[in-house]
Amino acid sequence: MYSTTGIEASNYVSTYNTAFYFIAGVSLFLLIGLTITMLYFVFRYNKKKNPVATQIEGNTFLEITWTIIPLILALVMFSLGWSGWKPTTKPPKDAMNITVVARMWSFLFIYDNGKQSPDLIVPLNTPVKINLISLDVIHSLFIPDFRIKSDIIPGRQKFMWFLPEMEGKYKIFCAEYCGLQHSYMHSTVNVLTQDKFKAWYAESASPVTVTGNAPGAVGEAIMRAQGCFACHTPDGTKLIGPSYFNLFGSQQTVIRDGKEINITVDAEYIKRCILQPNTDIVKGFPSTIMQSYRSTLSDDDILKIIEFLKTLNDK
Ligand code: HEC
Ligand SMILES: [Cu+2]
Repeated sequence: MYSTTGIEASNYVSTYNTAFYFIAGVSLFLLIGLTITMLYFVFRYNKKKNPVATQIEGNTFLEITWTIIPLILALVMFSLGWSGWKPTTKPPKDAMNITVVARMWSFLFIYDNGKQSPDLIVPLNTPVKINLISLDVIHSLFIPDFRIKSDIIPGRQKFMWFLPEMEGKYKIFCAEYCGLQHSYMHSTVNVLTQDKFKAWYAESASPVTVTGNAPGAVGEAIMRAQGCFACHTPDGTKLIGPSYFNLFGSQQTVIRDGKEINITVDAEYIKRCILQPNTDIVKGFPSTIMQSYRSTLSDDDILKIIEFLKTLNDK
């Protein structure tokens, strides 16, 4: 399903590959050359064959040669690297803007028309500029097939851009160790033809694919897209945060302003947990881990989530 490496999926692939193969080639040549020379010297100048060592002092020709040749090789490496890197800093003016919101442990891509998607959907042959936002720790957006990677640093304005040049699906990884579920923090780029992209973009702004029409299905799909299940389970298992099992309507001890208080879990409490997660901290759980979903969830989304949570009570 996924495209393999070795194809030119983005505008960076050919320059990147040239630099990579040049450096790898030079390294391999030197490794083999040095090893052969070393073995030859061991054989040729061992004590039996060459009992009296010769003192050699200075050789201007050699000195100059082994300064100039490596210098040239290093400068070629630099210039190949530079010409591959330079375009990454200059996004075309007509690039399409997408914002990625990275958090422990999911990516969410947000489009100018408000559409959100856990996968990055982009049109073929259109430059895409991605604004990189992290809500918690340092993450890194890495698309190996596009030969591009950038750290996402909380509180810092950063972007990456690329030109997708081949239809298909490519993997996205988080490439900066960001905690317990870091290895599950991956996603997909889906490069569509212009027409297919336009159709996808115009579809209702709902980011989520809902399966079935059981009560709560929409809420569950929203939570899946937002990555809530990275920290919460529906079945009573404790992960980073409390489980949703039998949550709605239960009594909880929370810490508010440093004081323990008892609350009943109702719709208002859940909404507050999602929008201002650090107001009430559930006793026994860490604070400041869960970040606000203010920028990605509407009131209506939250109602759908609550509907889903209600279905998790055993009756
Ligand atoms: C990075 C981990 C993480 C993610 C992702 C996360 N949460 Fe949380 N959540 C926590 C932690 C930790 C707590 C407990 C501390 C606190 O109350 O802030 C918590 C508490 C809660 C509570 C209160 C639970 C109780 O027992 O009172 C609710 C409700 C909640 N989260 C809903 C959500 C929803 C909905 C999402 C997705 C939109 C979400 N969380 C995503 C970590 C996370
Ligand atoms: Cu990460």
